[in-house]
Amino acid sequence: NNEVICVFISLQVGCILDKCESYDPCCAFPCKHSAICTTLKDDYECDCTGTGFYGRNCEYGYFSTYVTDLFRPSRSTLHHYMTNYSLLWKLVNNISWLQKKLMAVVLKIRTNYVYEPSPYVGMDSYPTWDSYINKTVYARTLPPIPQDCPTPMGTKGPKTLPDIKVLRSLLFQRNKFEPCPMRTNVFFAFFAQHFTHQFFKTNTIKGMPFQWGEHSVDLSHVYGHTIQRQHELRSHIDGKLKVFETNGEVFPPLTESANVTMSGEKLMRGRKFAIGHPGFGAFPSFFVIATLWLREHNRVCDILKDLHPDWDDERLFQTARLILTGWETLKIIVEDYVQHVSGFHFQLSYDPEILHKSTFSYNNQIHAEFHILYHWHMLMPDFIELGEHVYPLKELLFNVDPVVEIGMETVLKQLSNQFAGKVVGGRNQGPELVAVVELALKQTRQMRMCSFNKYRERFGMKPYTSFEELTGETEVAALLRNLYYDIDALELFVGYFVEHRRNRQVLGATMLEMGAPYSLKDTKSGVFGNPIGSPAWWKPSTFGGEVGFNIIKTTNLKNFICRNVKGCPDISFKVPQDVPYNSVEGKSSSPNTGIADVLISLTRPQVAQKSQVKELKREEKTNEKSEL
Ligand code: HEM
Ligand SMILES: *[C@@H]1O[C@H](CO)[C@@H](O)[C@H](O)[C@H]1NC(C)=O
Ligand SMILES: *[C@@H]1O[C@H](CO)[C@@H](O)[C@H](O)[C@H]1NC(C)=O
Ligand SMILES: *[C@@H]1O[C@H](CO)[C@@H](O)[C@H](O)[C@H]1NC(C)=O
Ligand SMILES: CC(=O)N[C@H]1CO[C@H](CO)[C@@H](O)[C@@H]1O
Repeated sequence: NNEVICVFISLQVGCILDKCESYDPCCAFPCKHSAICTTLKDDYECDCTGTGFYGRNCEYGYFSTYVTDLFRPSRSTLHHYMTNYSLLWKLVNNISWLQKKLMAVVLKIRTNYVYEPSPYVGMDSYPTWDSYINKTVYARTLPPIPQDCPTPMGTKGPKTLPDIKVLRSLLFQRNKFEPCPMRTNVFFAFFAQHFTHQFFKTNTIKGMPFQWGEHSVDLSHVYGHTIQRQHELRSHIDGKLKVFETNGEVFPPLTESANVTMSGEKLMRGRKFAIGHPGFGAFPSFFVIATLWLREHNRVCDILKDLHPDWDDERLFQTARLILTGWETLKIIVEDYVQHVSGFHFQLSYDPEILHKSTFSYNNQIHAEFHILYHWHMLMPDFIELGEHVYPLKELLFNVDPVVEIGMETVLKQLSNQFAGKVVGGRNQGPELVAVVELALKQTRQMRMCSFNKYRERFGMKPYTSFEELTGETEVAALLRNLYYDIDALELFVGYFVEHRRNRQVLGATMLEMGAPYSLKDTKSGVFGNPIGSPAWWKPSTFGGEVGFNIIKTTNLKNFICRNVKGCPDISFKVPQDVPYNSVEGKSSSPNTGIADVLISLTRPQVAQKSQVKELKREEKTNEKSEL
């Protein structure tokens, strides 16, 4: 009988009979079309429910599946239409009902792939009630690769996965800065980092899959993640937040006036600011965007107070928070941010009403695969131009004073005129940040995430058949073949970032086709999955009445910045067309510190490499001396 099983398994995976050991048949992923594989005593079973296919391995399609497929345009066809024919789209964008109809279609296509609530949470390979209610863990889209398989990726690829340090230096490390061909600017990079850290909050003590966020766009990075922190940051007058004023500008309060802990406080140079997210003192990126949201909050409070003189501090605060979350964050994210990333000529819109007639779940979970996807550190250049200086990144670590001294108007203009890096294609992550790659790869492996191709299949894309097809070139493809042998064994994190950039887009096809459903439904949390967009919430009274609703309704990135920054600088997520690429890279020759290493050791006291922190402090001292 054992021999029969052995033959059966060997047939499944094509292993050589005399070397055949018995292992979980699900290791070979015998079920097609992302059907669920369950191990039985001497066998396995595929659950084809909802796939549109049937048969032992869900290999046969129902007639209706083929017919639907016939009429469903492929991803590349859709992409072609959305990013070509700009004149036609201008017309469509101008016809309100048509634009709305199409937006509903876009959402339907995009959100179909992410299930909320996800049956899989953390390291679970099957659904449980305990995990469903456990918010301290990231959800996931595909269950982990079974344990004790012939290879780490199942049955394909090498017996041990490539060394993380080798992957880092061969595939990720930047030699020469490559600007984003879609003219993405550094302001976008700052905005992305600030925005995503409100819901990507890995628990650094317990590690993956634990996290400390609320699985949603909740602006906890502005208001604090605990009620105590929130109250420390509030002035308790007219709903407003505490501020620090200097040079005629408003900034977040100093830690002397808002008693909250900020991580890395001992390393901070210059003034210490108190911000909702405890990690946001680390870099000016957080500080610049935090300043914008703080100013907007207090501005909205003034408007509300004017409309409702009878409202107390609490109601003004709470309503302003909903306005900033519901309208403004979500609207800017869909209409400016996702619009830029998508490269579509079709104008996306944040209009929750279009979903109110359909069955749409407002439940939300952050998926670990989305967390891994969003490691866009390639966006960051090696130097940032602020005022008269070109700062190497390390000089801005825990140093936000330059922003205060130079002033927001100049800073925003400069950030908007500087090119961010190209995200995909590989080998464009600066030496200061490349250490994060190691962390992310460790996390992917610890979560036993399925291969890149499995995820492509799960999100309705054809698996790649060669490394060349994936990268669109031969050099990186050859490296990958040496490391992984088989395209089906390629790790998710690596696949995301070595894939070739799609024509007219910032990202690769897979990152966009997976990122869109995650962000619209799930994480950004669920821009559309946010409770604020649900039928009982989405009405003027939630936002202080019709007048308040309408004032806010017109928000976009441009006017959001205009009304909060002196001089009304014209800022978008792209470098303006008339600004040529002017490389500031290589303008300073001081050695790198590996600031990501410093931060990682800081947030993980249990693995702290104290030497690096000391090194940084020593450098800081010599810098001070040389300035004297
Ligand atoms: C100066 C710029 C940046 C520095 C120094 C930096 C550094 C780091 C470090 C050290 C980590 C690991 C944190 C930990 O778990 O200990 C991390 C995580 C992460 N970074 Fe960045 N990063 C930068 C810019 C960006 C940008 C532009 C993005 C764009 C979206 C980004 C997205 C993320 C995400 C999503 C994580 C995972 C967060 C988590 O697990 O909680 N980072 N970064
Ligand atoms: C949009 O339509 C309005 C009239 O409804 C027209 O004035 C405007 O020029 C149109 N814009 C474009 C870009 O077609
Ligand atoms: C959530 O799950 C983790 C791991 O299974 C467990 O340690 C933790 O106690 C759970 N939390 C709650 C609130 O049940
Ligand atoms: C700040 O808060 C901590 C605890 O959160 C408390 O021990 C300390 O006394 C507070 N300091 C001031 C000045 O209020
Ligand atoms: C006119 C134009 O922009 N055509 C583009 C349409 O899209 C294809 C790829 O899908 C491009 O190759 C064309 O240049």
